[in-house]
Amino acid sequence: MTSAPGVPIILILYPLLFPLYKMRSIKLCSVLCLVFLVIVFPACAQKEPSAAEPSVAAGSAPVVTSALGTAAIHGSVTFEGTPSGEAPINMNSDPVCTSLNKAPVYPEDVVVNGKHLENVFVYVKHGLEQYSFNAPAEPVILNQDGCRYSPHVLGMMVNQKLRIVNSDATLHNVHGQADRNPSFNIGQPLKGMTTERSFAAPEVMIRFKCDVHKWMSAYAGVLSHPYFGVTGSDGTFAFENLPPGEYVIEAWHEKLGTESQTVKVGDHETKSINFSFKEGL
Ligand SMILES: [Cu+2]
Repeated sequence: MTSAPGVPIILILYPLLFPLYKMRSIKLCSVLCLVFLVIVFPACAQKEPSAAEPSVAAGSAPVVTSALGTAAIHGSVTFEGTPSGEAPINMNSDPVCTSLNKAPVYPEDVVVNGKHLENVFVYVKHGLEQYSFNAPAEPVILNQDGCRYSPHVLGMMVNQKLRIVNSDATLHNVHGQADRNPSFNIGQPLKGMTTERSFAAPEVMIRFKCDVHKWMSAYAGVLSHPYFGVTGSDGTFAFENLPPGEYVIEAWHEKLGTESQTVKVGDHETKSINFSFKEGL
């Protein structure tokens, strides 16, 4: 709240009302001052932009919390060839984990549904440098459930909270391995425990692993903007409300590497692109 513009006016008002005080009208003087503070002062105070409004500070990029434009980039990620079959995960080292998984559980490093490749982190790598964005207030959840991380790949914004949850009645430790942010290693021995972390620098990707259960791993892409996504079973992604411009779009996969494409898109225009990965890239 900005109060500076109102203070000098109060100092002026008091001398004007001083004669009333001299006339022993202390109550009237107080009432007039109260009316001034309630009605006049808010109008004098400088308006502060609401959280939903873009604002521009001198010498800085605009802070944008809502849609920027009308351009869009849609796409899909496919896998060429036949993925090599993987054996189910052996969880025998922890009876709690085996009891939580009656059916076989498979690794999530290469998940292909038809030709669609899942767990690919797709994001705008370049093209938004002139903008800055506020992080959402809602945390992103990384759950340890059935001795797996859920989700396996996630995206979040710089300074957004990551809430790490243990939903299992066994000890997990969360070992965050980062390069541009501080790494950490925390233990969560009890079901229901939560820990929150946030990251101040963009980083693609931060790896999480559990040192107790060596099959557990997850990845988080941390960006300074909200234009990112993780492919699901249909392998698709979509970036809406982009400003017109030229963008480098990168697709990251934990085992198959990265691919990128440059896309130019205008107002009210939607461009479609496709990424194709194959084993051994
Ligand atoms: Cu674990």
